[in-house]
Amino acid sequence: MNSTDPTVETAASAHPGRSPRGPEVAARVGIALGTAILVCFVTGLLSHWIQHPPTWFRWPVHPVWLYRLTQGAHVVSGVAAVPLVLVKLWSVYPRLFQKLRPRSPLWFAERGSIALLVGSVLFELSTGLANIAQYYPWKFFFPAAHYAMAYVAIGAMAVHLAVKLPVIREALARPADTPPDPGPGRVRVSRRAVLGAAWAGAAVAALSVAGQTVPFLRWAALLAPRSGHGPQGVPVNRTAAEAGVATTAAAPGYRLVVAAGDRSREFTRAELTAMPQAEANLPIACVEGWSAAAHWSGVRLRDLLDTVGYRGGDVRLTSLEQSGLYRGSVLPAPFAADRDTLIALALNGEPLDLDHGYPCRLIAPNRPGVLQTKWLSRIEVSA
Ligand SMILES: Nc1nc2c(c(=O)[nH]1)N[C@H]1C(S)=C(S)[C@@H](COP(=O)(O)O)O[C@H]1N2
Ligand SMILES: [Mo]
Repeated sequence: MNSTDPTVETAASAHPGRSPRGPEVAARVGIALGTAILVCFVTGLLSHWIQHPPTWFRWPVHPVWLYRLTQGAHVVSGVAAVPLVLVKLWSVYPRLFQKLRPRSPLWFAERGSIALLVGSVLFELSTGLANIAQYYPWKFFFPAAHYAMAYVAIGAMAVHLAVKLPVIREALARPADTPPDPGPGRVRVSRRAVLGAAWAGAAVAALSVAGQTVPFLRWAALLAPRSGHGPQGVPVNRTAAEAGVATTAAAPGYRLVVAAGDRSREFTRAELTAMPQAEANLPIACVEGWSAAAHWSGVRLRDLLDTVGYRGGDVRLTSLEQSGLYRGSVLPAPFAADRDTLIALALNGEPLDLDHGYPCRLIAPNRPGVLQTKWLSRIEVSA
């Protein structure tokens, strides 16, 4: 090490106990950041499994609000992590680029895991934020990349924690409020102030997105692109015009096909409306983190399936939409049998708006918004 190198000879390394930068702040912010990342990882994994279920995975039908809670936590913890990452990087900044000679396998593990950790966490947070804003300035498929990189981030975090454990324990044992020595020409900032700024930043960031999923925080939803506006008081993710179904959905020749095995039936919207109607209070909970409570009425899916002799099994729902990633979904058997699972014809007391899925759409309990297929054309029991 060259001791006259100005990037190394900072207040942090010259007076390790007295700079606002250093392990005292890094370890404390690190605990909050690590917790946020863990919550984000677990809730993200759940959301992925619900959408691409491994054979062993079972997601419950009830409580109806569970996905709303886990996905809200996913987005809130991810957004709260942004200021924490910035403060954490600031607190270790001079050391991050220290030119040290490779010393041992542990040195490689430490440096390598930090590079992977910083890179993957910044990737996850920036792609996640862009997705909330429905902004896709990249060429890769967001869900796949975001999912794969999550394992890199959590793995690198585990290695980082293991390698740094002695440093972390030591730093946490030292008080955070030692008055710092500003050094020549430096501004005096206390560690307490830095930590306070980190907590305040995380709280403000969390509030700014929590408002799109927690009703009484709606006033604070600065970062929320869809915080409650839309026809019938519910935001719209993709309009009928965007999906290219505005004409077919409103056409007089519209029929819903319901099929099981070799039996199938067709229903006009009027025939659906003439069937016994059921009601349910179920939220729309988008993977992007916004959600809204709503009152639905329509035909119970199980009543509709009974007309073709349903004997159980997963159910495939297909939209009038010709292309588009979310034109179809599969509903696991326990959801299909639930009394709250509706083929909705009305929302909040009015006939379903075209943008909410007219003539009819699926609404099932505890299910990501992306799987609540709109503008249904076909319902069939999977073979
Ligand atoms: N056919 C079809 N259904 C769809 C979608 C879509 O793009 N196409 N988007 C889904 C998504 S991502 C969400 S969050 C919900 C939103 O329902 P809403 O627009 O009625 O609020 O619809 C879902 N149903
Ligand atoms: Mo969504």
